Order: sequence, then C-alpha cells, then structure tokens
Amino acid sequence: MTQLAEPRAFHARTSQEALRLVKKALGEDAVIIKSRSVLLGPSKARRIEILASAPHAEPAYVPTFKAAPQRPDPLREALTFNEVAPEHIDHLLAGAENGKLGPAIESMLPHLGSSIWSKKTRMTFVGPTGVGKTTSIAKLAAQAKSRGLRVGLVTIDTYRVAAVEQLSKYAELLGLPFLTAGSASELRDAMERFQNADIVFVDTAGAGTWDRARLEELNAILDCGVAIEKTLVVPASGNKRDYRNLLEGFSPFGISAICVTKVDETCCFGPCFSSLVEAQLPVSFFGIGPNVPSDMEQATATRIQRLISRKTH
Ligand SMILES: Nc1nc2c(ncn2[C@@H]2O[C@H](COP(=O)(O)OP(=O)(O)OP(=O)(O)O)[C@@H](O)[C@H]2O)c(=O)[nH]1
Ligand SMILES: [Mg+2]
Repeated sequence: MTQLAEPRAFHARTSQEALRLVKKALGEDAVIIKSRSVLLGPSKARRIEILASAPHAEPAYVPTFKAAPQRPDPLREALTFNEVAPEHIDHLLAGAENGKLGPAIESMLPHLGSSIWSKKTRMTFVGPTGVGKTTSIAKLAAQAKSRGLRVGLVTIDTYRVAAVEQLSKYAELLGLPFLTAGSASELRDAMERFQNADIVFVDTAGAGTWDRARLEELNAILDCGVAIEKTLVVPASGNKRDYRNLLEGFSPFGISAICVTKVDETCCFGPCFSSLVEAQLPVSFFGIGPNVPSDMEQATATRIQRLISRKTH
C-alpha cells in the first residue's frame, strides 16, 4: 500500500514544462493530484499549475489479504482506445472534473479556437498536398463575408491551372475579388491592391516536408514585405511521427496557428491531439466536412473531448 507525501505545487508556461518539473523534483512515479491554469505574480502571467505528490511506501503495514482488483476507469479506457499518449491521459484524468475534460484540455492547448475575425487579418494556409488548404480558405472567406467583413483572395499556387481555377471559382461563387501572384513582388502588389480589405487569405501550393526546395521557394514568395500570419493545415488522421515531421518541417515558416481538417474522417483522434499538445501552438479551426462554408468551426475543447473519448470507431 502506498501513502502520498504532502502535495507540492509546480508552475510553468506549458503543461509539458510543468510535468518535467514535477518528475525532476518528485521522480517518475509522482502522483498528479490536480492541474489547472492560473494567473501568477504582479504581471498576472498565465501559468499551468500542477499539484503533485511523491508516493512513498508505508513499510509498517503489510496487507494479509489479496487486494481487490481495481475496476477499470471507463474514461481512461476510452482515451487509450483513441490512442492519446499515456502521459497526456494521466494529465487529462488528473484535471478531469466529474468526467468532464474541458478545463484539462484547455490547459493543455493554449489559445484554443483563437479568433481571426479581427480587422486587418492577413493570413495564408500552408501544408502538405490535398489536406484542404483551398477548401478551408473558401469556407473561412465565406464566413468572413457573412460577418460583413471585406475579404480578398490571392493564390500563389500559380503552377497548376486547376489550382488557380479552384480558388477563382470559389471567388466567383462567393462574389469576392481574386488575384494571383507568382513572386514576392507580385504578392506585395496584390496585398497593396487589397489594402482596404479586412481579411486577405493567401492560398499556397501543397508542399511535402521532404521537398526543401519547394518549401524554401514558398517561404521566399510569402516573404513579400507584408506581414502574413501562417496557419499550418494538418489532417485529423495521422500518426505521431507524421505529425512531428510536419511540424518540424514547417517550423522555419514561423507558424502562428494550426487548422485541423478532415476531422469528420478520423476514427482515432488521439495521435493528432497529443501532437497538438506537444506543438503548443494555437489551434484555430476544425474542418468537419467538405461542404463550403458550413463545415468549418472554431476549435473547441467540447469537440476534442468528444473525439478522444469515443468508445467506438
Ligand atoms: N471530409 C472532408 N473533406 C475535406 C475537408 N477539407 C477539405 N476536404 C476535401 O479534401 C479535398 C482536397 O481539398 P483541397 O482544398 O483542394 O486541398 P488542398 O490542400 O488545397 O490541396 P492542394 O492545393 O492540391 O495541395 C477536397 O475534395 C475537399 O473537398 C474536411 O474537413 N473534411
Ligand atoms: Mg489547394
């Protein structure tokens, strides 16, 4: 039988860092009692607080009967079934409140569902081929228009005729102005022409992380002298290695947010969730189907809880 020592509080900017502090101070077997997000110090900086104890054996008491087998925790089983990383399962369960994982998820993923609807947003979607960059831009452009914002569309994916046609077709359907740009100076010109727009979306050609030349070319065009926020688009289905490779491959771009697409197509969201937690980047949107504009929603802890605690595929 084990007994817990007096709990101690650990603070850090991210849950990973806080967990590292816990393990360093109390060892690998440390028991996490609670995890939450707190405002610390005079600057009111947001920090993750983990309350943890070191277990230590109680030598005096030796049970003479066989301990009853522990009942399996259905929530732990569901999280395992959905392949959430074991350390994230512990963290989620430590922060669970009456089976609700929302606060724990929010403490693990900073700036979930961050809004882009403020004025003067200039953003581009980058990512591998076929992941849903153009469709996501069309969905968001339509939503922005319906909020009364002035929207401009640009594509720098000018190699493929079909790619230009795809976005120009959406622009026509949505009644939005559309420009193409094949170089940094053309992109700067396009941004100048759209200077009165509230939101400008820039579509890019898909690029695999192994294709360094293509990635560098893409980065060179986007480096046009106008600040453009870069959202990395990743599919909801994948394994941990694929995600790590993607995030590392695109990190030289200075990614400011992640949009997860094809959430409707995954039957195992755990690897995506755990990779997002490791990335510690704002997760802005979820693509939940192919329909424009309806199948795009701001990322929420509620949707994530549903995805990682499903009991059937
Ligand atoms: N089910 C589902 N399909 C999606 C979603 N987002 C995009 N798609 C589909 O995925 C396919 C590829 O979408 P695109 O937007 O052309 O992908 P892309 O990243 O722009 O592709 P490239 O420009 O070729 O790199 C299309 O058939 C879309 O309808 C989604 O959230 N769910
Ligand atoms: Mg595209």
